[in-house]
Amino acid sequence: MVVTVIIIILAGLIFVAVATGLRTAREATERQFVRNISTGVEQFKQAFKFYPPLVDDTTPLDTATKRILVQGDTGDGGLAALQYLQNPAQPRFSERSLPIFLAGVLGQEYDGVEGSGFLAPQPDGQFAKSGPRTDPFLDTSRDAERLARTGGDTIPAYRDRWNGAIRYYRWEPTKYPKGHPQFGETSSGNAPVLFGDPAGNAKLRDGGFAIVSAGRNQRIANSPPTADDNLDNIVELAQ
Ligand SMILES: [Ca+2]
Ligand SMILES: [Ca+2]
Repeated sequence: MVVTVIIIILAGLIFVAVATGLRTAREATERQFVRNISTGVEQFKQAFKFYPPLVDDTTPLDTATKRILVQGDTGDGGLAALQYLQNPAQPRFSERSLPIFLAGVLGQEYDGVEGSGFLAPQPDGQFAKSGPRTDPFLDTSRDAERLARTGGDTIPAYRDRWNGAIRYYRWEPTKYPKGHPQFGETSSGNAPVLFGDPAGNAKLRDGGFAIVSAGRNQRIANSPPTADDNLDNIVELAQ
């Protein structure tokens, strides 16, 4: 009897240890994937001298003119798009940008290359009509569920292991206005709130992007990182 009880207790302890170990390993794999996407964004910046723009996830494409639609669209030479990235009231993330700009998932009529790959991207979110071809910055060819559509999606998203779309956040620092005691310095106030207080974090003040998996609970709240929904988020800030 005593032996049976001990065996049951031991079995329970082993089960918990194995389950915890598996969860830790899965989260490490996930963190690595999020980091790989972040590295892809840095490689894009090195190659083209700007970060991939934020695509409008609701209406990503103008199918009549074959244009890619960027948040705060750029009919005015980019000022509205910049103001969008400086405005804390905007959500400032996209789930479709990186499949378009890191993998080139769009067809030839949009990015110049049928299937994966693309011609030179431009800061306004369009692609060159000719010139050298770029291959995807991130190879997901052996892992098809990592870059996949769900439901009625026209454009796939990078997906975490819980099948959630991984978000690409972008923001632009602003300067303190004339008359402010810190005039000329970078304002610390406008990184998205879910990344925490920029005051003590140079990456938040000066960096301009983050890659985010919603984690196991598949929720991201527009609240500080200590909010319940955000505790399990997997976040990679710009280097
Ligand atoms: Ca393509
Ligand atoms: Ca979460």
